[in-house]
Amino acid sequence: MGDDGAVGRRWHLVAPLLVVALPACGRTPVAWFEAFDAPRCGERAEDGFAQVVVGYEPTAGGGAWPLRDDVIDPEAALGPPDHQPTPPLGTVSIGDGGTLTIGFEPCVMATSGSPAADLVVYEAGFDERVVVELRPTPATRDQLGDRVGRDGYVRLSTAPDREGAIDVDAELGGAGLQFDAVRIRDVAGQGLETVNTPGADIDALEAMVVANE
Ligand SMILES: [Ca+2]
Ligand SMILES: [Ca+2]
Repeated sequence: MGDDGAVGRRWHLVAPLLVVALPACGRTPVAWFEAFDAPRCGERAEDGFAQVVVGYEPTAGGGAWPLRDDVIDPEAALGPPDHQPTPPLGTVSIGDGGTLTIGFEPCVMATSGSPAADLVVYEAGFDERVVVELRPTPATRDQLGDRVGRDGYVRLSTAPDREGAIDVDAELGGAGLQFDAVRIRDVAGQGLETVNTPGADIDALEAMVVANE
């Protein structure tokens, strides 16, 4: 009880100093309050699904690329799964050996530190093998050291299971690792040969835990 009074007195001393100090820091009060207005990641169910396209390179592996106009929009992999068997399919075909990179901006995915899945890749149609690469935030990059490739991504040796789920921390260790983007790379030369939609057909990507960076 007595401590509360002390905190209150201290706050009265500090508050006028903040009013003077904030403009001096070069941040306007508006910017300061906007920081408090930032989205609180993980509050809404849709926060866990990829929100932005970082890259789409269906020809990255030099193999066949999609010929259908309606399966080459990488935004089809954003948001919750919405695949349906007739057009619009709601999926993007990533090409034989091709890549799709999507992110969670403004949120980041975080590992749970438990044996639960951390990431789910929603693939439609016939199962095709993919390799998953994660882009760590600066703090996590320092933590992972040599595991991070020259391109800034960590390549997982764990493949998604039959449900598309990956337990990321089972491979990388530690809870609270943070990643802001995921690259899905089709394994070239496998899977059913589908002339119009080569490579994995990605519907959505879900992080089970998202956080503010
Ligand atoms: Ca986990
Ligand atoms: Ca979709």
